[in-house]
Amino acid sequence: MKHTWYREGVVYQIYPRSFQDSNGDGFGDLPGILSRIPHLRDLGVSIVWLSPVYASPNDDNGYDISDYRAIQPEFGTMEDMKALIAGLHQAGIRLVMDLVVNHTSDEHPWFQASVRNEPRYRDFYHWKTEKGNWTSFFGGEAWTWNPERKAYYLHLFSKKQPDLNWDNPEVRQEVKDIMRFWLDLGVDGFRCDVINLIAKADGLPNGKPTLILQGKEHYLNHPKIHAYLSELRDDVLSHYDCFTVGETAFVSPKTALTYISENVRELDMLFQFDHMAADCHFVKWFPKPFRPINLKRPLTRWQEGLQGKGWNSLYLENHDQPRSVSRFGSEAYHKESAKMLATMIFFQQGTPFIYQGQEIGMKNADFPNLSDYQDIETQNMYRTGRKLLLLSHEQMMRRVRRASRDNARTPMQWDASPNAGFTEGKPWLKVNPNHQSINVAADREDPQSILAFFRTIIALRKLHPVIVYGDFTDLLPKHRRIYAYRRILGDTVLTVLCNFSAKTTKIPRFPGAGGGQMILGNYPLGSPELLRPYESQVWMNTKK
Ligand code: TEU
Ligand code: CA
Repeated sequence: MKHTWYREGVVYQIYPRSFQDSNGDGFGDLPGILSRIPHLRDLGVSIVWLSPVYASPNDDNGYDISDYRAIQPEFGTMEDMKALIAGLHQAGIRLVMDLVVNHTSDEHPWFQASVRNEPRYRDFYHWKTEKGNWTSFFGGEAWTWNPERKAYYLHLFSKKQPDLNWDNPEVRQEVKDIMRFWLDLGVDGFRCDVINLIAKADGLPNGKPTLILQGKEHYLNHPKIHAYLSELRDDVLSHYDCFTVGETAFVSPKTALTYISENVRELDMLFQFDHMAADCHFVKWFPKPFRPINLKRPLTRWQEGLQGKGWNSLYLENHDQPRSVSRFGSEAYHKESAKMLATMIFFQQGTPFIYQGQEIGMKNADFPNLSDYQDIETQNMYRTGRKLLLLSHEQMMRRVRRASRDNARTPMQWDASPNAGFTEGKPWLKVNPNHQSINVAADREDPQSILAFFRTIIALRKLHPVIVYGDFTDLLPKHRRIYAYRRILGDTVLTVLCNFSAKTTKIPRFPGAGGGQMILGNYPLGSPELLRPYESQVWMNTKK
């Protein structure tokens, strides 16, 4: 693969609302992020992805934008934004913004003009006089009646997130202008929100009856999308030194290559979700017990599927997913399993994405009361589950505690003080009580901490190109507890061994096993014979 900064880099995702408050109002903000650049520099990350900070009525915490060129006052001002870009760049860190253009807020002036039927804006959104049968990602119907325009409009997410009509060239022109605005301000790329949903089938036909996302066959990876994305690439992206990562649920490696292969490059990489179904049926609101094989299998499939043809993104967490150590790790082996999971994912081929708090092993919020959760998806899914699936309050609360997006949105745990060092005021969402032991300050004191381990992984990645560019082979695809894989670049061989269980497990013999030097492990003195509970080892070897 061609060598580029975004392939070699490590990305850190910031959810601004929950990262650092600077003025005591209980909401994280841009000056707060600026003040935490030393943390990012110490960790060694080279790119920040910032979740939306644009003007928004906050129906979906900023993923409903009412002005793409303004900063939400809670987060600060445009001057704060410029200072953050400069501060990050000075620290050698690039900045990637969230680009949310499948939909706007219903309070965006375009939507309001469309409601009034103003000629330029009439077709900016999807309108129908008869109600369609598509359902929303957040539960419930995707078509809502607007009494003023006397028509139904499409919203794949909340009612307050109407979908833009990408068939309209003026919409695409507006999006390109927004992209240029931010690139000219100095940002280094975009994380493109739900980008594989933007193209909808002509006439918006009704969908086949189904429980999950009725209508999806009419918009998921619709063929028209390639024309739209190559237009953005040719007219905007190709003129800047930047990169894009598309958020694309429901893609296979084969479909992925239609977006990211070297000769297409509509996007530089994408987020796939197959491994996020390791503990659920399809979507996390239908839970099933976690089995390591269900995490290994999709990850290996993606490694093999893109090998030599496209570039993977590597992640276990983001602001929509419960905490990985709570899902795939262990309470009893908190530290060991957090480190093992980091080893498992970040030694694969691709660009690593760390979500704030993952570097100290933050756990799920697991709040007991529905009223503790603010997330719109959580609240809608609770209602949908009670009404449509006829589940009891207790049954639904079990799902909420496990699946809610607020599990990942509790304030960043900086220290052991009452609000975890996040705010002097009242935090917008409760701080996890475990911040007394799980926090950045404690980890900084401890050379064996999860934080120190992340720092080491990032440093190793800078030292050994095999971690970035090496070829991948799964060594034990059928093993139920151990994930073992190999990376090879030139004559350097890396062997990664991860135990996903609390049982000490003998390492089976595989061709060319063992030997070399252990460059990383989450226990002192690893043995090449066996793996202790949640143990991980990385061995480096030279081919003879
Ligand atoms: O998420 C898209 C998406 O597919 C999610 O709605 C996902 O199904 C859900 O969060 C799983 O819990 C993106 C953003 O990451 C998310 O925060 C936004 O709410 C959504 O788009 C709408 O913009
Ligand atoms: Ca604030």
